[in-house]
Amino acid sequence: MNLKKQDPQIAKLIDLETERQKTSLEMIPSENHSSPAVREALGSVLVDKYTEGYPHKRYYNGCKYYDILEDLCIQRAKKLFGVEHANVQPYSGSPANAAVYMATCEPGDTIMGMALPMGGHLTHGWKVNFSAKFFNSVQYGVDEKTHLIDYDEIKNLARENNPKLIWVGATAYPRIFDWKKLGEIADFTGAYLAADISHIAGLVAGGAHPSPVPYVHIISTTTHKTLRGPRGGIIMVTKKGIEKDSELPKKIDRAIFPGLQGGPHQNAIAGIAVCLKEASNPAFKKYAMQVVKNAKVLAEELKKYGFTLISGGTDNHLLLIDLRNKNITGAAAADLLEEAGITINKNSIPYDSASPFKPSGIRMGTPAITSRGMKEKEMKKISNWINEIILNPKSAKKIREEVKKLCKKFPLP
Ligand code: DSN
Repeated sequence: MNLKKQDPQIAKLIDLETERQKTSLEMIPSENHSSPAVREALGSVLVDKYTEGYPHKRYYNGCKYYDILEDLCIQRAKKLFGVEHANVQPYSGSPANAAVYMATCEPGDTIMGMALPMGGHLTHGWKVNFSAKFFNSVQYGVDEKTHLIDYDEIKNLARENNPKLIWVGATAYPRIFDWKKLGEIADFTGAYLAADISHIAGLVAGGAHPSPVPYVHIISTTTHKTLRGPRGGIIMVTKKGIEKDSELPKKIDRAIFPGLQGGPHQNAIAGIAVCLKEASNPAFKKYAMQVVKNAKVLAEELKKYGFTLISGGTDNHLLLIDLRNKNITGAAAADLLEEAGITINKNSIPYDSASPFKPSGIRMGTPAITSRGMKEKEMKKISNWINEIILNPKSAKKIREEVKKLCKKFPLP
């Protein structure tokens, strides 16, 4: 009510976006629909306060409730993921990863990560990012034929280059990570092993993807993807991490504050605490399993329509599709699908010869539509629409109406 009176322009934009979300299928795999409880925490008075420092060691007065809140959030993260240490202050994934570098490396050290066009993340050492500018980045990819991570390649590169830090994690890898193998590689070379589970944190929490905890030293994650919280980040240190370096928790905390950030966003920390509580409910396990089931059905159906799936399918929440046999670019396909109210994103595929602005692929996922309660039956319908739209762009308008009808049956959380 206040916003409408005070700033109708902004209120109107929020209304429009609410309507867009209500009537569209959000299928960008890094997105989700947070709960009203998460959003309530995010929009609370907690947004007003500076709390630089850590619980019980603050640089500002008036922090007594924030100490309890941040402690609670930390405890929930530790319990949910089974780790020894958690820092819940990172503003998001990139600052979290920057802190991991700061805690484990000196500028100029060698690091390893999966190349962005192969499905990795910018902060894992991609050339335009700070992680390649300040560190000597060695990048690995996926096998050209199978599109699977080639663990031998990682092993060989690690032996040759002796990295200080190895990243594992991806933004467009539809398969499960073999944490054990990766742990063995890191142990052999003496590198810190960091799992960036941003995309799959909710699947790990819900038991739908193996946990990296026994095998890696550090885990970083965003909190707004499959974990379904507010935008934010967490860095965790495992028992194995502390065994390798007992100072690691302190180094991580110092890297976040005062190394990289100032005052933490306590409204976000409250939202993260709420989402961690939600993720520890049995219902979340079901959700995580359904996300994967839905993605698998979507993959199988699209394959029946002649779509080429990178790696041949999916084990997680996302699909990466090579559109070269469909005679359409990823950008054109994403725009067409948006006309019908199906929001996905254009994406490079491994070994793509096309530009990142007009890549050969699209990426889609099921976290948000599963949060609305959609299941296998709806996935079949959606894959049928996707096929129809790509075959006959003119059908987008008609399908838009059908998408609206489906969305009406599955309200936003
Ligand atoms: N932007 C995220 C994604 O879409 O995967 C990665 O940070």
